[in-house]
Amino acid sequence: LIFAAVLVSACNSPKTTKEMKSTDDCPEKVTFTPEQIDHLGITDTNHLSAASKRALKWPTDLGNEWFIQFGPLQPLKGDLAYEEGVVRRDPSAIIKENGKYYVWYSKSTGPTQGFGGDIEKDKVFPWDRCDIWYATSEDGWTWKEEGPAVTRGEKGAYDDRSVFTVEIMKWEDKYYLCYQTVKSPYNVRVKNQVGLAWADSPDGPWTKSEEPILSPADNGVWKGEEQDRFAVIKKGDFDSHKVHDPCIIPYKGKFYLYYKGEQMGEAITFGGRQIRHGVAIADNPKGPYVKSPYNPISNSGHEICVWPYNGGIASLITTDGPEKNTIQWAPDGINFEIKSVIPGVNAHAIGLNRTADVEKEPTEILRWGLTHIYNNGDYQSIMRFSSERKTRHVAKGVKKQ
Ligand code: AAL
Repeated sequence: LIFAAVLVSACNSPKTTKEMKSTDDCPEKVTFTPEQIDHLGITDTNHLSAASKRALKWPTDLGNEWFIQFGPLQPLKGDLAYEEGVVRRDPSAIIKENGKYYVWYSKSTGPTQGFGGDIEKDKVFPWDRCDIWYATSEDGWTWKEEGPAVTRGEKGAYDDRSVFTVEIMKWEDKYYLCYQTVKSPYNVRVKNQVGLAWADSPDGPWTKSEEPILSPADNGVWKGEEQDRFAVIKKGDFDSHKVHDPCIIPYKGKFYLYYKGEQMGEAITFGGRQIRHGVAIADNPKGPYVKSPYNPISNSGHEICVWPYNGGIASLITTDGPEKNTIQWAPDGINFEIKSVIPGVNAHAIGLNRTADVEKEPTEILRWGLTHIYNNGDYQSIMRFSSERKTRHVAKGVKKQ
């Protein structure tokens, strides 16, 4: 059958008077092939439910190649095993240098007091009062903590309160760490920025950028003086409060800095928290990074988890928003479409394995990597995740084909 010849419209197909009444009207033209009707198991094309009309818009060339499930998280050994009294969280991607895997992460010590007390003295979040540390491993399971890589700035600097949630990029034999920064006092309205450090070796020494490389949009307006992040006169852009979870990908001769935005006056919507993603693009790794006019590029997600695939950029969208628990792909790094909707993701703040053969299949990079768990409200530790493709749902004892 030739595709064009079998296109049918639900409105144009013959209907009885009774059917016309029950379908009411047909404001939009729906086209489909007999193969689609069979695949979707639609009973009667004269009576398309809203769900069937949506299903008929799904891409017909999309199979299960992006569909995966995550396995149970597993603890690490050596220095990155859980340690009471210590926060290790938000691991960077893993790279392999000098025959070893390297990872960078946020590290702090002691319990979290929150925002109720003296914020000049207290620790307001587990990621407050952090420095960036790194560790190495032969096998990705047993890790040796090597020491601090990037520490907080002098009092008065833009990064004097905390440096955390780091990502690594290697480009032309140089290493770049991008990370979140907060300047004291860390109150609930404090703006969060992004800093950068570079080195000739993964072991440092690291040189920090004098100024942040990314800042929140400045077009939101707080209402009143009280420390209330929900009280606004104007919310401003999706990233008017915080720019978070930076990750730089060399792409098409430029540097794409993907990040999470938090908006002043954040609301809970039908999809949960208003968390969005944006991208800022530079000609050089050190910037300047210019925010894309297409931002936001995702209306869902939380920590950034992006990788190159087939000439485009793939993105795992977790936790927040109506498109949470999806994997998306953009042929141009900007216009993302859903490629799979996966079971609830247990691996948050993923550190991807950048040594993976990313072109082998769309989700090859997610076979294993690092993540973190909340051992309790005060302390977090880095864990290992794994995932596998799922192409059949079979009962126990039935041979998978
Ligand atoms: C994470 C990330 C950022 C936030 C905090 C630590 O999930 O989105 O890193 O600042 O929580």
